[in-house]
Amino acid sequence: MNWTRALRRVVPPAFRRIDADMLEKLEERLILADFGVQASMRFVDLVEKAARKGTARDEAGLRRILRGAIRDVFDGDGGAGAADALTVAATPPTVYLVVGVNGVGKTTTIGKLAHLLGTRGRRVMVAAADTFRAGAVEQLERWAERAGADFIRGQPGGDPAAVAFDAIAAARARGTDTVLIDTAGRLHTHGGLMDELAKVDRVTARHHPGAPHETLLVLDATVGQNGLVQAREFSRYVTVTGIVLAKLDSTARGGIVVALREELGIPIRMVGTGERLEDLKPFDPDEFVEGVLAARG
Ligand SMILES: Nc1nc2c(ncn2[C@@H]2O[C@H](COP(=O)(O)OP(=O)(O)O)[C@@H](O)[C@H]2O)c(=O)[nH]1
Ligand SMILES: [Mg+2]
Repeated sequence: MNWTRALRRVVPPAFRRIDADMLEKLEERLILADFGVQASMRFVDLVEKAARKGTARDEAGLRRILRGAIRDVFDGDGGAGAADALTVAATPPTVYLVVGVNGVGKTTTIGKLAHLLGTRGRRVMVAAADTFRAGAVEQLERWAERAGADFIRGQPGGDPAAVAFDAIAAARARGTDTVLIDTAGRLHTHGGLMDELAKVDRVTARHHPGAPHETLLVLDATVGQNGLVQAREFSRYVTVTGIVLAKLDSTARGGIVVALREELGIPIRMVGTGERLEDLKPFDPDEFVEGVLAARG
C-alpha cells in the first residue's frame, strides 16, 4: 500500500534545529495528521528529551526518533503476514464476525476478505446476518459470487443470530473452514441494534466454543478521530480483536491508525484501498512508518 497519499506531512519543513518553536510545530502537525493527542504529546516528549540529551539535533535526528516511536506503537503487530495472523480455529469452522456502523464498508470488506482468504487456500462461506437493511443481502450475495465463496441468508427481517447459527451448522456439514458473518450497520447510539449484535456474538459462542475467533471492527478512514468513538462504543458490546480501516484511498487521515493503536490497544489488521476485489491489504507497520516520513501533503 502506498501510504504517502493517505497521510499528511508531520515533519516540519525546513527547520534548522530542534527547538521549542519546532517542537510546537511538530505537535500541531501530528495532531492535524490525526495521530491523536496522546501519541502526539508522547512523541514530542521523546524528541524533546533526545534533543536535550544531544542524541537528536536536526531533521535527521527527528526522523530517527519518529521512526522508532511510531514503529514501537505497532510492536508485535502482524506486518505483511497479517492476513495469516488472523486466528484460526482449532476445530473448524473459523468464524469472523464483522461489525461497524452503517456505510463504513463492512459488506465490501467481507467480499474482499473472502477473496483474500480464498487465494490462501481457505474455503469461505459468507453469512448475511444483516437482515435489517433492504438490499444488504443481495449486495453480499454478489460479493460472495465474485469471491467464489459460499453464501447463506436468513429470512428478511429475521433474527440475525439465527443466520449465524445456521451458517456455522452449514459450514460444519459442508466442510467449509471459514465463516464470515456480515452484520447490520449499527448506529452506535442505537441501543437495540447493539444488543442484537451482542446476541449474535453470544449465540455464535454458545453454538461453537471459541467463536467468533475474530471480531473485526470496520472503520471508515475518512472520519478520522470519530473512529475512536465508534471503537469504544462497539467494545462495550463485543470484544473487538482487530480493526479494518477502509477507504484509505479516499483520505489523507491515515494517521488515525496511530491513535487507534495507541489509545485502544487493538491491532490494525487490514486496510481497504478501493472498491475492487483485490483492494484489501494486510496492515504493514513498516510501510506505514516509511509513508509518514515520506509524506509531503
Ligand atoms: N473508495 C473506497 N470505497 C469503499 C471502500 N470500502 C467500501 N467502500 C464503499 O463504501 C460504501 C459502503 O460500503 P458497504 O460495504 O456497503 O458498507 P456497510 O454498510 O458497512 O456494509 C460502498 O459504496 C463501497 O463501495 C474502500 O476501501 N475504498
Ligand atoms: Mg453492509
